[in-house]
Amino acid sequence: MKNCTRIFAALALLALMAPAAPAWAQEEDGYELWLRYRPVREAGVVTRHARSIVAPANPSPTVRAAVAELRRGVKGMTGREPGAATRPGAGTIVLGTPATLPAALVPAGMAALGPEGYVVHSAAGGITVIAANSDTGLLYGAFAWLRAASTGAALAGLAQRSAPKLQLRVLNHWDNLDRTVERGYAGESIWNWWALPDVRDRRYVDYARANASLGINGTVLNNVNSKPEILTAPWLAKAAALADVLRPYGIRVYLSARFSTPLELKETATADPLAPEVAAWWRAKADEIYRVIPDFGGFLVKANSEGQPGPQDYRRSHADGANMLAAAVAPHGGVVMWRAFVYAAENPVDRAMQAYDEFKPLDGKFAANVLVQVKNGPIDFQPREPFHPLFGAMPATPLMMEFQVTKEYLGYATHLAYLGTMFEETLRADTERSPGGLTVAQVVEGAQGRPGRPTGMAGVANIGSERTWSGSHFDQANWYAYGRLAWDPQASSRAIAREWAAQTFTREPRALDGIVAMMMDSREAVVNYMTPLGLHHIMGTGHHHGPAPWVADLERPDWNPVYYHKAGRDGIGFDRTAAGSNALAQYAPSLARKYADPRTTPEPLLLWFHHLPWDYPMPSGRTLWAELANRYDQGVAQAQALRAQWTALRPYIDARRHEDVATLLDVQVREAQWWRDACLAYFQSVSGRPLPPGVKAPPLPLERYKALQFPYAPGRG
Ligand code: BDP
Repeated sequence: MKNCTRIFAALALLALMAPAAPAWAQEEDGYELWLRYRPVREAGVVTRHARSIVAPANPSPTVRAAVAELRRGVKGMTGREPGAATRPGAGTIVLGTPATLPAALVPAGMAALGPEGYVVHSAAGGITVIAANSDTGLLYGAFAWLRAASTGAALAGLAQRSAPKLQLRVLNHWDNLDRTVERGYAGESIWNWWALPDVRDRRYVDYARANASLGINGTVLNNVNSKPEILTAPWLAKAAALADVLRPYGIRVYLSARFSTPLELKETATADPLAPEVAAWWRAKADEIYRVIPDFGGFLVKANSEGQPGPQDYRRSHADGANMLAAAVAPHGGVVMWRAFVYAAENPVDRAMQAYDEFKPLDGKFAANVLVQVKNGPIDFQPREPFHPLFGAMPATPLMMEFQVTKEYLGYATHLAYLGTMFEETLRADTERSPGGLTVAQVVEGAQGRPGRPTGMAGVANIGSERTWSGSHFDQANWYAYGRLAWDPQASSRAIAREWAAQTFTREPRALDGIVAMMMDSREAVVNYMTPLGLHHIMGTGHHHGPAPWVADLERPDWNPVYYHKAGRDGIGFDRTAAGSNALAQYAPSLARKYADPRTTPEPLLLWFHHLPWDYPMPSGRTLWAELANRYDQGVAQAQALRAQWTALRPYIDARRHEDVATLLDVQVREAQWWRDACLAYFQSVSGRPLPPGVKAPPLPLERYKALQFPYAPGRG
C-alpha cells in the first residue's frame, strides 16, 4: 500500500514536471491532421469570444459547414460548444456577407476581397466578425479564426484580411480506377471507386474540411495517365457523387482526360483535334458532364508525354489540342489545364530543354480558358532543380505551377523532408525577365499576363487511405504547406511550418522551435545524401527508390542516371552551357550569363549546369571530389541530427506519434547512409581516385549495392 502511494506521488510529480499541455498523455494516430482542436490553456478567453454564433438566416450547406466547424473547434479547445444566437453581442461570432450583416458590422473594403477572401476582425462590444463576399469566403474565414484560436493568437484584437492570390488551387490525384495510386505511398486511393456512387465514405467530408481549411478549391480525381472509362456515364456518376460531397466546402471536381478517349471508346474514327466529329464529341461529352456535375472544373491533360496520346499523333500542336477541349468546356465556364511535362523518345535534345522548345513558340496561341501547367523544374520533381525556364518566358499564356507533394524522388513517405522550403525556393527564384526582377511566384500570380486570365497552382497529392492520410505524420506538413502556398505563393515556409506544427503537435515554444528546426533542415539533408551540388535523377530505375547512379543499360538515353551525371575519369556534371547542350540559353540573358561560369553559378546547382574536373577548386578550398564526399557525409550527419532532435522532443509529443516518427527516422538514417555509401563507391570507381582524406570507405563493394533489387516497391501505379 505504502509503495503504491509512493508510486502515485512520483507519477504526480512527473506529471507536474511535464510540459503544460496534457496532450502527450493521449495517444493519437494522426487522422485529425492539423484540425485536432485540443484543449488550449487560454480556454477561458476562447469561450469568452465564442459563446454563441450568429449565422445568416437560411444558411447554405457551406455556411452550415462553417458553423459546424466553429462549434467543433471551440468545443474541442474549451469543452463548451457555442450556442446559436440571432443578434450580435458580446461573445458572439457573427458570420455574414455585406448582404446579410448588419450595416454597422460590414468591414470597409469588402470589394477588394474578391469572391473568396475574408475578413476576421474584432469589432466593438466584444463581437467577432467573419465577413466575406461568398459563403465559401465565410468558411475560409471560420477556419482562419480557428487557426488563430488554436495557435494562441490574441482573440481580442483580430484584424485579419486575406484573399487568395491564385484562382485555381488544385490537388492532382494520380489515382487509378483500380484504386492504386501512381507514386502514392499512403495506401490505396481514398476514392473507393468500386463502392461509389452509392457509398459516400465519411472520410470524403474530412478530406474536404482539411482542404477547405487551407483554401484548396479544386481536386483532379484521377491519374494524369488517364483511362477512357473515366469519361463514361458510370464513372461520371461516381465523380458526381464526390462532387456533391465536396461542393459545400468550395471544392470543384476536375478530371484527367485521355486525349484519345472518343477513338478508344469507338465513338469516333479518329482523335484528331481538328476533325469536326472529334470536336463535336467533346462538346457533347462536356454537356453530359455538366448535366451531372454543374460546377465541374474542367480537364487536366497529359498529352504526347511518356507514351500518352495527343494532338501530335495527328501532326497538330499542343495548342490545337488544348483549344479544342477548351472550346467544349468554355460555354460552361470550365478550364483546361494542359501539362507542359513533355519529352519525346526520338528527340536527342537535352531532356531539360524539350518542354521549352515545344511550348515557347505557342505563347499567345492558347484559348482564354487554357492554363499551361508547368512542373517546378525542367526535369522531374528532383530533390533540387533550378526553376523551369518556361516561367517568365511565356508572357501571353497563363502558366500554372505544378509541385509534387508526394515524395517520389525524396524518400517516399519514409524520409522526413519538409517541402515548404523547396516550394519556396522555386517560387522566390528571380526569372530576371523584368528589369526590376520577376519571381516565379509573380509569374504564376499573373504579373505578366492580361488581367482576367486564370491563375493557378497544382500539387500532386500525397493523400491515401492510411490513417495518417499522407503515410507519415510529417508528410501532412507537405499537404499543408502546398495549400498555404497556393493561397499565397509569397508566404514564408518557416512561418507555415510553425503554424502547422503548433496545430499538429504542440504549442510549447521550446518544442515548436525544435520541430521547426528539424523541418527547415530536412529537405537539404535529403539533397545532401541523395543528389548534392546539382546532381539529379540518379535514383533506382522505375520505382525511384534508393541510389542507382550506375544504371546505363536502359533503352532510352535519358532514362539512365549516367545521362544526367556524366561522371567519368575527367570529371562529373551535365554541361548545359553553350559548350554543351546550351539549356542555359532558355533562361533570361542576364541569368544565363551568370550561370555560364561555374564560379558565378550557385553551388547547389553547380553540376546541373557544368561538367567539371574532379580537381576543380571549390569555394570551401576543397577539390570538387572532396566536396562531393563531404556533402554525402554531411547528409548522413544531418539525418542523424534529425533523429537526435526528435529524441529530445519525446516529453512533448504523445507516445504513439513520437514512436511512429522515431521509427521512420531510424529508417531514414539507415537509408541516408546507404545512399552515401553506394554513391561514393560508384563515383570513386568511375573517377579512379582514392577517397579524399578523412572520408570513410563504404563498407561494401560496389557490386553489392548494384545487386539490390526492389521489384515490389510501391507507387508504380
Ligand atoms: C514522373 C512520374 C510518372 C508520372 C510523370 C508525370 O515518374 O509516374 O506519370 O512524372 O508527371 O515523375 O506525368
